[in-house]
Amino acid sequence: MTHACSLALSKALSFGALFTQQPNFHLNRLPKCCFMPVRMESNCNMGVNNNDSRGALIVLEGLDRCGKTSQSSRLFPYLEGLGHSVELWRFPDRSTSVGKMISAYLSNQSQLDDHTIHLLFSANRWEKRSMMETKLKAGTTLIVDRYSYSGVAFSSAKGIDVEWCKAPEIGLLAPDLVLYLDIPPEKAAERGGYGSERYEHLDFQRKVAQYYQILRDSSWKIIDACQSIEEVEKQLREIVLDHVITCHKGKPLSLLWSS
Ligand code: Z5A
Ligand code: MG
Repeated sequence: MTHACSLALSKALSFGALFTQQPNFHLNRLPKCCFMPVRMESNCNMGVNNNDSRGALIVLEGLDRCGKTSQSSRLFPYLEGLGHSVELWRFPDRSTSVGKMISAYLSNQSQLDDHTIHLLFSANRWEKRSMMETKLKAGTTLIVDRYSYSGVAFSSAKGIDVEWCKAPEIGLLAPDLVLYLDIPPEKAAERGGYGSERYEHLDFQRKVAQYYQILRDSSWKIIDACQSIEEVEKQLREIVLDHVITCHKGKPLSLLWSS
C-alpha cells in the first residue's frame, strides 16, 4: 500500500468512525449540514498509477422537491457497494458559522440584503474548497447536493445580475457531472408541499427554473425527474458510474467558470 493510500485510508476510517458512532445513524436522516465519509480504497487496489487519478465531483441540481436529496442518498450506497470511496456533501453546509447564518436566513429568523446572502452562500462553498480538492485527489468521489448553480439561479431569480452572481464562484472546482433533475415547478409543488423556508413558493421556483436553463453547460445531464424514484435512480447510476471510472483512470481537475 502506498503512503498516499495509507493516509487516505486512515483519514476515511477516522471520519467514518465519527459518523457511525452517532446513535440512530441513518442515511435518510442526515443533518442538512454535512458530508458523509466512508472508506477509501479505489486507488489502492485497482492498480492505477496515474497522477491525475482521482474521485469524481458529481453535483445534483434542480428545483425544490425535484428529488436531489433522495437520489444523492441512493447513489451513495450504490457506489460504496461497488467498492468506491465516496462521500455525500450538501450545500448549504449548515454546520459552519457561515452555514448557521444562512440557515437562520432561510428559516426567516434573520433578514439580510440579497447580495449579502448570495456572498454568504458562496463563502460557504469556499470554506469547503480545499477539503474538497484534498478528498478528490485522495480518490474519493463526492456526491454534492446543490452547488454554485443553485447559488446563481436563486439569486438571479431575485433580480441580481447573472454575471455578478457568478463572479464569486469563479475558481471553485468545476463538477465533472451536473445531474439536473428536471421537473415542472407545479409538479414539484405537489410533492409533500413546500415547507416554511424562504424560496418555497411556486412563482419564485418558476423564475429559478428559467435561470437554471441559462447555466446549462457540457457537464450537465438533464434527467426527467417526473419519473418514479426507482427509474430516476436507474438512469443516474449508469451516468455516474461512467464518470467515476473516467476520473479514476485520470482526469485533471478544472475550475468553475474560468477561461
Ligand atoms: N440555496 C441558495 O439560494 N443558494 C445556494 O447557493 C444554495 C442553496 C446552495 C435550501 O436548500 C435552500 O437554499 C434552497 C435553495 C437555496 N431553497 N429552495 N427552494 P436545501 O437543499 O436545504 O432544500 P431542501 O429543503 O433539502 O429541499 P430540496 O433540496 O429542494 O428538495 P429535494 O432534495 O430536491 O427533494 P427530496 O427531499 O429528495 O424529495 C422531496 C419529496 O419528494 C420527498 O417527499 C420525496 O420522497 C419525494 N420524491 C422525490 N423524488 C420523487 C419521485 N421521483 N417521484 C415522487 N416523489 C418523489
Ligand atoms: Mg434536499
